[in-house]
Formats: sequence, structure tokens, C-alpha cells
Amino acid sequence: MLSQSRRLRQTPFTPGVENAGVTAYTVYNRMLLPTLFRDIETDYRHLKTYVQVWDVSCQRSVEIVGPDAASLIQKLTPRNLQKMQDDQCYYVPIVDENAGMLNDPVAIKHSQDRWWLSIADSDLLLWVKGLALGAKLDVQVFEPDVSPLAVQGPKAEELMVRVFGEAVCDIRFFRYQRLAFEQMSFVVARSGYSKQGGFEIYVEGGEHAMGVWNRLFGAGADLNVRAGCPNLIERIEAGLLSYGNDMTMENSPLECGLGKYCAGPDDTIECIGQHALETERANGPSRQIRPISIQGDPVPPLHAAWDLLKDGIKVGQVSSAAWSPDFSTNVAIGMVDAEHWHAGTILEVRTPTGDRRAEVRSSFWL
Ligand code: THG
Repeated sequence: MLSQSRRLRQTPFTPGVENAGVTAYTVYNRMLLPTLFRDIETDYRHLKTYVQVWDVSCQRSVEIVGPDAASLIQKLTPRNLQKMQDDQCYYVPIVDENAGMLNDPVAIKHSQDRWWLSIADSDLLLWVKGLALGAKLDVQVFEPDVSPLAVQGPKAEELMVRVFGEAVCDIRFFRYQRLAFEQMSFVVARSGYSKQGGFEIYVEGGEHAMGVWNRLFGAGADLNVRAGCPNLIERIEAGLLSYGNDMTMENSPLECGLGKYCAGPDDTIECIGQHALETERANGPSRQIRPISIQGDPVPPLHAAWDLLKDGIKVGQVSSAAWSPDFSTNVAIGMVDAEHWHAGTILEVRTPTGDRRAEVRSSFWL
């Protein structure tokens, strides 16, 4: 049980989530995030077979508006935004002056002078406001009343067509369209924190939230639509990173395998952490995220990172782990030192219930 208070925010979808029988929450950006409805394997199988509606309101937005918005956004991320179109979403690492990861949001570009950052679990608003103020930029930076609702799973498109029309089929991956809903219109993007396919609806105005929720459930009964949430097993199989778990301010984007989202030497951008990143790129990172399989029975829940050992010496850590029914092994995400990160390397992982054999894999499972 979590003690409720003003500090721990409910979401505009909480009545729907409660009515659907949520059984566990976590806290993300000081907001409730459902983590379980039935049991994790039932939720997992359902996500991979049908369609789920996720209350991911905790993916709070940082809105940046004004003449200096585009230059501020480009300062914030090492990803080159020069070619980004007005209907695009980009996954953007945000780093400090040492190239330490501060957040890994999805950026939504409305126009050159209006952007949203749909953030992971850290207080990015404070960093962005501080920078804007310190650099005397002509922008406003604030948290708008925007609550994303994700529709994920193989039947997601079928359900979305019924509520938003055939236009949803034309939305490409990480693009969006503003689509009508009753008297409103919402940003609808083909995105979401799973690899099962789907959309995210950015519901503007909490008073409209339950209307959208109810329409989706009303339209999708025969598709076996259920309330769901990001699934630990599926997101590890997919290699989707979780800020605060798989990476922190101690890690660079190169260590996180996010080098493909960072500009190279030929790009002409200016951003925070550029020098640190260039140095690290020249030398190569000293450790990196790897998919890891862990032998044996289902592992216990992970509360703190588990050490990875080679001949009794620590060479990394596992930061997320779960039993995968589809791959009949424990799937995990780890950070492994360069000398031991090649595929096929056998290590030991120190779990609370004993040491296990762990293998560094060449790729994630999905
Ligand atoms: N959607 C939105 N906001 C978010 C998340 C989201 N904020 C918090 C958190 N998730 C941020 N982290 C991620 C991590 C991975 C992805 C998106 C957000 C993701 N990655 C794809 C992949 O790795 O395959 C593709 C990225 C790309 O190619 O651009 O989707 O889920 N709104």
C-alpha cells in the first residue's frame, strides 16, 4: 500500500485503472504508474496476443515554447535535430557536461518554436528551466496538462482505427498526426514502450481522459482489449532501457548503446556534453549495455543491481532481469566491462538466492 498525498499524483485515468483491477503501482515522475493487473506472465501473454491500453500519464511532458525553443532543444541533446520534421518524434538522450545521462525522453516537434519532451523518471523540468534562465533564452518551459495513453499489442491498429479512423494506418513509426476526438484533437503517434506495435495518444486536458479511455474499451470488447502497463519481461526481451534502472547519470549514451542517437564528427551541432562524448567516442566506451541470459529457474525480483563476476572479480552488473516464458530462460540487461562484453562470454551473476551462470548475448530477443 502506498500512502496517498498531494506529492504522489494520481492520473486522469486512475479511475479507469482502478476499475480494471490494477494490483500494483510504482511511482514515476511523482505519479502513479500501474505495474501489474493479473500476474506478470498473464499480462505478458495478453500484450503479445491482443491489445492493451496503458495509463502512461507519468511520461510527463516538458513543453518548450518560444523563439529560442529549437536552439535550446538542440543544446539539450547530442542527437542531430536538423532534419527533424514537424510531424516527427525522436528518441533523444539528454546528457550533462560530462555526457552523463540525465533522461532519455521522446521529443515531439510541433514546430520550430514548440516542442514536448515526453520524459523518463528524473526531474528534467528543473534542468531545462535552469538552462533557459541561465542562458537568458526567449522561451517558456513548463509541464503542460498532457497525459499519454498507450495502445499496444498486435490488435492495436485495429482498435485505433475504430476510434480515430483509417488515418491512423498512415502514421509511420515515430511519426504523429493530430486526429479528431469528439470536439477535441490529440497528437497520435506510432510509438510506445513495447515491441508489439502500437500508438500513443497524448491526451491534452485531464477532463478528456476518461472519455478516451471509455471509447477504447467500448470499441474493443471483441478484440479482448484490457488495461495493461509496460511489461518487465517484454521490455527486457526488446532491449528497451529503463532510466534509473539500466542507466543513471553515471553512464554515457555510448555506454547505454545509444551512440546511434548521438551526432558524429561530421554533424554541425552544438550541445551540452559534446566534448566529453567526442573524447569517449575516440577511445571507445569502457563498458556497455548487453543482453544477458541467466541460467536456471526463474530469478527472484531484482531490487538492486546484481554483480557480474569473472573469476571472482566484478566485471559488470545486471540491472533488470525476469523469466521469459517464450524463450525459456531468464532474460536480463547488464552493463559489462569492455574486456568481457563479447557475445558468448560466460560470467557468474550474484543473485540474492545464489550465484548463477550468465551468458553475454549478441542481441536482444525481439
Ligand atoms: N513513450 C513516450 N515517452 C516515454 C517513453 C515512451 N518517456 C519515458 C520512456 N518511455 C523513455 N524511454 C524510451 C525508451 C525507448 C523508446 C522510447 C522511450 C523506444 N525505443 C525504440 C527502440 O529502442 O527500438 C525506438 C527508438 C527509435 O528508433 O527512435 O521506443 O515509450 N512518449
